[in-house]
Amino acid sequence: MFDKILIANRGEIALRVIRACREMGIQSVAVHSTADADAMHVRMADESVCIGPPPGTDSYLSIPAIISACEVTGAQAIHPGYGFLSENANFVQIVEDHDITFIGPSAEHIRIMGDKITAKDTAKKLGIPVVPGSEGGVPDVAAAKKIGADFGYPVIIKATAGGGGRGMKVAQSEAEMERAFQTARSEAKAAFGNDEVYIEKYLQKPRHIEIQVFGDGKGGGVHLGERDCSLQRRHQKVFEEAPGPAISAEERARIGAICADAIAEMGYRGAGTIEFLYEDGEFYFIEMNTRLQVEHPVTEAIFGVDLVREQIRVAEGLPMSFTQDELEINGHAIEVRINAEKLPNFAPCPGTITQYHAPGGLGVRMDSALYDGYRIPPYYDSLIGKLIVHGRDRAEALSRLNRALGELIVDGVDTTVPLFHALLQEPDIHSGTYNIHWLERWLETNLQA
Ligand code: MV4
Repeated sequence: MFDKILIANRGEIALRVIRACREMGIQSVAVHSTADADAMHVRMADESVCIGPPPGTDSYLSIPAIISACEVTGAQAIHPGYGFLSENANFVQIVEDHDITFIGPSAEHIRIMGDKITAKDTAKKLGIPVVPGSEGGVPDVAAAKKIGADFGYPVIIKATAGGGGRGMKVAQSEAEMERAFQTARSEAKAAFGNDEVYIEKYLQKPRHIEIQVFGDGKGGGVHLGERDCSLQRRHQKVFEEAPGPAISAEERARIGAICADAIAEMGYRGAGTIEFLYEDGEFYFIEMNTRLQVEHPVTEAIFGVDLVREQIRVAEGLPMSFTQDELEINGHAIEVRINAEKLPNFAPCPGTITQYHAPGGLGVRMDSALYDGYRIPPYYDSLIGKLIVHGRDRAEALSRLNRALGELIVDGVDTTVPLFHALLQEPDIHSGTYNIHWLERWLETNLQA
């Protein structure tokens, strides 16, 4: 059993990990930049170490500073949270070279999934359904036009080193191919230093459905159903729910078993998310995330499982504390992301919190590192809280969301809360009939940026 874990992150996710450590009787070490000396994660941890100046590259992304903080505090393991170093295979390798345990998958699995062509190829070999498209990288426009003719337009050109929506271009016809291909290439080169691209059939109105998976690193694998994260703006999720309103129990069991078997076969360790586009009853793999995700609490709510506790257990070589047969969905959960952003343009809005009151009551969870008087630094992500509600069914979760949003007080900065009040007035939100384009279209007509 670990005695002490270092959390290489900040904000609500650092608190999330500290809470799991405390329940397990494990000491926690916070790291922080000089801008975060007064942050809640520093106050809540058992110990803290300052690791550098405000910019993330000089602190939360500084591998030497984080390794040093482990050495001086005697932490035996590092939990990376999400973002920052959580999917950096080189970091994992360095951590392990220092005889420190990385709480997450192997460097090799992170590397495989970081390269989107290798990821897709691996998924395909493991029996996961993928989007039809090129076999690997597409070298030139002639090859791209051949793919377009073979699969039919529209197609989408994606960067091998991309992910999360960066470096993608759609070609509606062969006439658009040359320009789309060259633009995708040069944007990929500029953004990732790698101009390799691949091509897929473009799905026009899919949902974003992701399957939560978990592996023990020893050939055991389970799935914890899906989350529907279709409500996004510029590839940023704003509202997530589980189970997905469009997914039947039969579909869940089928795609879930495929994913769990794949995780077992890989010998994958820890939490992962297999992302799909879902259209006309079919699942199409797009990417795998090898980390705990922001929206993991909706899965925790409906399964009654502590995913961070499980991550720590399997990192120690212990078995998961449940089997697939023991997992059962209970009700419906929704998360909304509270960002310090000013509508209608979602401009980051750092500043001082003059008043904070978290909602409570049955089925309400507020994960946030805010407190009265807290100053939100301008250097990091604008996520300042996640409100997660759980009800016996979707309608109850929605009415609980409305009630909890009404109790929440975040004064001093603009937030995304008004967006959620407005969305709760929409029939499509209540019926659950939305796809990946719904929110962008709604924002155009209702917020008029
Ligand atoms: C696609 C697609 C349509 N067809 N691939 C965007 C993020 C990246 N993870 C994959 N993305 C997409 N890939 C094919 N073959 C549409 C998107 C997409 C999207 C996906 C999920 C959630 C929101 C989205 C918004 C725009 C485009």
